[in-house]
Amino acid sequence: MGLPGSYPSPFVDQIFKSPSVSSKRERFEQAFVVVRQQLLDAFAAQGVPDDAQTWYKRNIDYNVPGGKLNRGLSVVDSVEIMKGHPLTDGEFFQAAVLGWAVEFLQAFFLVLDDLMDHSVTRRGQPTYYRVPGVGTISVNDATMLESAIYQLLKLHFRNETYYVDLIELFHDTTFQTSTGQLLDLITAPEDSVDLSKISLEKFQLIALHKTAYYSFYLPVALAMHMCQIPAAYPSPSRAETVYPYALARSILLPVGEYFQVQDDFLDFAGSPEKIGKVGTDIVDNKCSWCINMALGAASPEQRAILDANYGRRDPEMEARVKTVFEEVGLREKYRVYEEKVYAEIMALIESVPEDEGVVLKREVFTNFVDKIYKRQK
Ligand code: DMA
Ligand code: MG
Ligand code: MG
Ligand code: MG
Repeated sequence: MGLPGSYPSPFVDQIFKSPSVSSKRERFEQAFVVVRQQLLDAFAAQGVPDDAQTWYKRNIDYNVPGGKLNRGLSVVDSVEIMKGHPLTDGEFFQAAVLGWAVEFLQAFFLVLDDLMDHSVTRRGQPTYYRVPGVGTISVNDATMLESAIYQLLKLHFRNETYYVDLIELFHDTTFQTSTGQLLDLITAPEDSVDLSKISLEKFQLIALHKTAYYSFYLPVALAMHMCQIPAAYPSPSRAETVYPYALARSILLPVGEYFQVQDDFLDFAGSPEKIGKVGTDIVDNKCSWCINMALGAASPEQRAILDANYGRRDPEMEARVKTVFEEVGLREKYRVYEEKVYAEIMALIESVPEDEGVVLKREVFTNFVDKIYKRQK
């Protein structure tokens, strides 16, 4: 593949010295232009015909860049916080490559998720499988997005001591997420609705696997590897060993569960204009936070309505379920939940020892949580 992986490269200088590119988000988006071109050049170099190149380019452009970029930007933010100084252009670009690799992973999962969830819109546009001529080719397109992760890692990190750690982390995270998708799907069979199978424990297990690892632990762990934080080291102030990755997980996995509660609540209560997607959890028979809360608060009459109408592909039945959600006060329950979980997470973050020369600063976590607290999309 095209460019050398040593930094700073002339290409990076050319991108970042442009006076029009100033904010972190803009610089991050400029890095996308570079990595996208590298992927397209490598594809062309395989000798594939123009129509395949056009298809691959549309796949990337349709599915990768249009999201909130919370996950990708968090890699850059975390590297900057842990290094403790403004990043050089080379450092910024390398962190941005990892950030975009997370965004490619997300795109890979979303393309498949929308097909499996029968979702109609995503990021304010038709879901990719619904684009005329795409259909089930989207399954193959998803695998190409996944492969792009490893092409980018090879191109930009092949010579780093932590190259294998990055690859292993992406592989492990992919398996955890796929496990979550499996749990999510088999807990929600399309042809047999049985609300007695739904529980908060199941919701938590699904959320942990399908969302928390890839959305929260992965970006921070990538940044930690780039900052060469070891797996374990002796605490300078206590007679114990510090395991910084486990410490990061102990905070970020609960944040991921909180994020999935938000996602489930917005699936019910969010406006499609704001969240860019039309909710499908009710008709899909999903073990969402909302149905768990409603089941816990429903009267026998409301329970009967849920039993008769949940998980059916019918707008009127979906509306009846939503009415019960309103009647049991789901909005207020969510408001109370969000205040409580935010306070709990802040307390967890404050328990991180900061007196040990640990590079894992609390700000890595608060920065990430601030990105999602009270989010509307
Ligand atoms: C999506 O869960 C999880 C992954 C791994 C993409 P979801 O179906 O609730 O997401 P969305 O609401 O965005 O379709
Ligand atoms: Mg979905
Ligand atoms: Mg899903
Ligand atoms: Mg959802």
